[in-house]
Amino acid sequence: MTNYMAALVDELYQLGVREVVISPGSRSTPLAMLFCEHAFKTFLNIDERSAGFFALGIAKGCGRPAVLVCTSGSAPAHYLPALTEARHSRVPLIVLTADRPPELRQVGAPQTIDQNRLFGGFVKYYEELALPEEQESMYRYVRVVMQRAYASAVSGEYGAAHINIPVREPLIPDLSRLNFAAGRGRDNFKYVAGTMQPAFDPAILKDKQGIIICGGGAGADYHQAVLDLGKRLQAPVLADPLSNLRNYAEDIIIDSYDAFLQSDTVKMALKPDFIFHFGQVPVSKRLQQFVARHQDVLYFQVDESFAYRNPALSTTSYISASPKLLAASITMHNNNAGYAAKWLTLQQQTRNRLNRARDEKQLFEGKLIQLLQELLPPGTLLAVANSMAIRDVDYFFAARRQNIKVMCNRGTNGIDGTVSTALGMAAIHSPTVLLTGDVAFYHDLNGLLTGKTHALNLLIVLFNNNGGGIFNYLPQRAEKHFDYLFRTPHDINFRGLQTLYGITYYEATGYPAFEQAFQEALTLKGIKLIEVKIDAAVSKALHDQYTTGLVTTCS
Ligand SMILES: Cc1ncc(C[n+]2csc(CCOP(=O)(O)OP(=O)(O)O)c2C)c(N)n1
Repeated sequence: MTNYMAALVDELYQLGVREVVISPGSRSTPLAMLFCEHAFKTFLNIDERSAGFFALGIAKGCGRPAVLVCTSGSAPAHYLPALTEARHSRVPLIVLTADRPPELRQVGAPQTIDQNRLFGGFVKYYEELALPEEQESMYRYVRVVMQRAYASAVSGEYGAAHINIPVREPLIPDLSRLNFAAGRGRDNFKYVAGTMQPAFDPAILKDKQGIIICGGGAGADYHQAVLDLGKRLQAPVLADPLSNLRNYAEDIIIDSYDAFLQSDTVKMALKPDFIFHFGQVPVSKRLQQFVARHQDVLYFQVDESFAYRNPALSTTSYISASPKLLAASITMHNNNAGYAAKWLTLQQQTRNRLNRARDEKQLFEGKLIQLLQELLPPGTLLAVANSMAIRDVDYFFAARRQNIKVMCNRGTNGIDGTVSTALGMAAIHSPTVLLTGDVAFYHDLNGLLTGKTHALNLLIVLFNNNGGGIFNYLPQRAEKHFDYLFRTPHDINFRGLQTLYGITYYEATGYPAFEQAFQEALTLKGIKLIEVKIDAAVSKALHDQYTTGLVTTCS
């Protein structure tokens, strides 16, 4: 068994994988021990649910697949939430689940469930390995299975591959006979990704007015090309915070649309002839409503692989092409700036209004995000939780010349795995800062332990409004059982995490204290938590003041 498993482990390294997240268990012993013996960076995480998100954070942060390893039984089932996110936000993962050999299945053996295709459609690829055999052809075989798993994870729409691995006892590898080179070919297998050239005739855009919507997850290599396209077509570029186009200060960028796309008058006055859409569905609900209001426009969705991402169901052309090449290929100019000017005027008025939150005296998420944007060091990875946190970033994190990468689990918009995902990112990127609400934070407190185990550096900013503030903005707020069923106040004393996990804790009771704590925390190692207690009712009133009903007419 030893060198069969060694070949499996080694092949992943040869393919370029570097990070492995391992959860403890007996059946996975050979995998766990051999990953540690190899040159991989391993992360031990007791909780498989957290491990799944931690691996997701690593892979999201660095773009290459991270490996997950766990034992048999209920253990792999805990990966499911992270795999749903990986599926919908296209994150490459390789999931290795140890299993009982065939004779121990369906016979009441302990810690045994049917692991065959356990994750259903949430993984792109599934295969069950043959039982280990110590012979050359089997070393080559197991390497090829890893190649298939790797290539499927990083081809087309990125995603997860699941390999179920039956193992017979004895489970301890014989390290005295270990040979990681077993079955290696002369040349390493390489997966070479191609680039989809656009086959799109831009004549259809002639003299048309339009907008370009940039959601998250479309990469960064097309940023300049899409801004140039916007300028050529006089088409405003609506930059979702996760597109990371807010790292540019260009007039063509619109970043405050959610605060002005409210009234029907404005929606109609801004009716486009065409919409280009890159990346995921934007965070902004009002932008989605705007799109849905205009069913009769040309709607071009651009992506290298096929994934319909338009809840308005109005896509008229799906352009399968590299966003960068597509943007660069449209060279025509539109000389009529009138339509773009309408957007730019609203943008200016609205951004000025939002910026006034900077003078706010009461503790308000909007101003805190404005301060955060100023305090973040260049190169920061800002992980943001669902749901009000990312919405507030959408409002208050304005486009300007900077280098901040904003990330959020918007594949399934879950409040689960927030801490673990951010810690996974922190494992490969520094500095990493997490902005979260209290319910999302509570949901993944277990994740904090990995930060301690691996001495990771993460600064967490917690907006604690004692429950799910988002529900104050939804129709449920006026209904019976609101607090019990939706707002869910919990009265957790997060200060106790100092004792439980040994983190550094601050409570910021005002803006100067927040700035001071933030600056100090940035210089410290380990996990730092800055808690800001927010009054949900005050916050709702301030949101109404700054982000709704801003502009009711436009010419
Ligand atoms: C796993 C999961 N369960 C439930 C939800 C529904 N949900 C969305 S937001 C939310 C409350 C979030 O509260 P908090 O993190 O405190 O942020 P706030 O809304 O107060 O800013 C809930 C329960 C979800 N998105 N994901």
